[in-house]
Amino acid sequence: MNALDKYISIVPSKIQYDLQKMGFYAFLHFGMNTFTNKEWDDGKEPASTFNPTCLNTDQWCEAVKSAGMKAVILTAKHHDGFCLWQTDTTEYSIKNSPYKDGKGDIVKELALSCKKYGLKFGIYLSPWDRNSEYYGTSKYNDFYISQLTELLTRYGDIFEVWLDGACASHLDGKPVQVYDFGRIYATIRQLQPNCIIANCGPDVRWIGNEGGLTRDCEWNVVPKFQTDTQKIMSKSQKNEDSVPLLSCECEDLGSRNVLKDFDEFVWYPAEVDVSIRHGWFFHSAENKKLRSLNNLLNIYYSSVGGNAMLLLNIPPDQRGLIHENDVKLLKELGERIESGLKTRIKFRGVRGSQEKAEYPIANLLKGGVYSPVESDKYVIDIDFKEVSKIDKVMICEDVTHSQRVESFEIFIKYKNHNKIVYKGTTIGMKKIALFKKWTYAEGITILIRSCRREPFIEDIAVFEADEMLPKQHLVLRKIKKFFSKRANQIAIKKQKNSKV
Ligand code: FUL
Repeated sequence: MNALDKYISIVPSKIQYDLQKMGFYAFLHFGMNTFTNKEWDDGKEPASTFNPTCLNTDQWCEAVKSAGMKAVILTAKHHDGFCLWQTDTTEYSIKNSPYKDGKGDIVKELALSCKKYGLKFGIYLSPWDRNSEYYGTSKYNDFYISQLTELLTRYGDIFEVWLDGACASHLDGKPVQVYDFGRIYATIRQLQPNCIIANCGPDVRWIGNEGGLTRDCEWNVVPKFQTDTQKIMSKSQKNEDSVPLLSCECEDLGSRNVLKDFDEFVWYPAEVDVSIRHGWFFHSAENKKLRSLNNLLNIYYSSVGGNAMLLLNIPPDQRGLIHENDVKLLKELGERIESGLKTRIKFRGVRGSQEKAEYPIANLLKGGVYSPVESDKYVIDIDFKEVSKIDKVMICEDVTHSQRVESFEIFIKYKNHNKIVYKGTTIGMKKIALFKKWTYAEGITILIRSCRREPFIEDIAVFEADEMLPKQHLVLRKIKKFFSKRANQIAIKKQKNSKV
């Protein structure tokens, strides 16, 4: 099979597709750390320290919904090992805390609230456990599977299990536990066949940072990763030999230039996990240091609008409530996302969509901006019903035909001129192309310059300008610094050597 045909034969599973469509959901970090004011408690704090006084999971769901998120993932157990549900596996749990006289079950309470508010429910279950006596022994894997089984059988549908690769067992003088990821995956598939296995799992790839940065060019079709080690290897035991062939740090995971050296490919969309505050858990000292609304909007547009999913963390406080500052910010975020994407400009006509361009490309070139393009480029030409003030264009590929577009440009048409306003690379599930500033237009032309065979465009929307939109380029500058060309070079070198 020709290489291009091989790449476009890779498509999402049903659960990956549904998750990508959903796009935006919440992480809730709540547990012993909330009460010890730490990020990584050592698992030695007595269970009695855990004491939320007016916990209300309905309030959590209301805050989550107000931002437009569609699901939540709760830290059922973080690295300290403290369990938020009535587990039979350990005494280190809510049953030995003052909360509801030891009768409470926060996993259950939240699962019920999610149902009530129409949110999907997921769990985070840290493989690293600083409390368990079994940690570092072969018994630990059985212990972990029992915990997972309880969570997957007692609380209804679980849409995602988040496995965390973080591990610093040397801090406790313990060996690194070898997790049985094969068994973990099999248990999840068996007990909840529609559940996504994220982070150190086969369905969703960690974006590679916790700062909300997405690559400018996010690919879903990537060479087969060592999924289970993606985070552990690249962050915790860093040396060149242990870096998997391609890691989440790489700047480029799916261009033709990268794919050509590999033989096996998978559909592996990226999830961006980032906290609304500096920490993952609540710290009162951060009550006034939340991310700004503009920063969150930037993150939203570059992740959900950049072919990735956004998992935004909100940490409930010691009362067991989402703090009023976070509640306010989430509401504002929801309103701004909605208003920015509310008014779709009405089209008078769309021509050329998904056809070869035998087409008035000359129109496009009137301004002399470009030399003529070859005839196998694809052009989609849109006329608006009336002159409109616009600032962004959303383009969605029908990814059931894989991800195909490699580069595109957007031109606006105004008073017999065509002016380029956006140069983009990948599209994928959803690309929201933000212009540097708003502009008047009578229509737009989208020129697909490079594509893996023909494009399958599912939706195009042009939005009325939102003058409050933050400046996208601020984020992009940071992204360039973060993802690593060097990680790419090492990976390609290793791959080539492995073939010799
Ligand atoms: C990391 C953990 O160490 C943090 O505490 C947090 O849970 C984050 C989402 O993942 O690996």
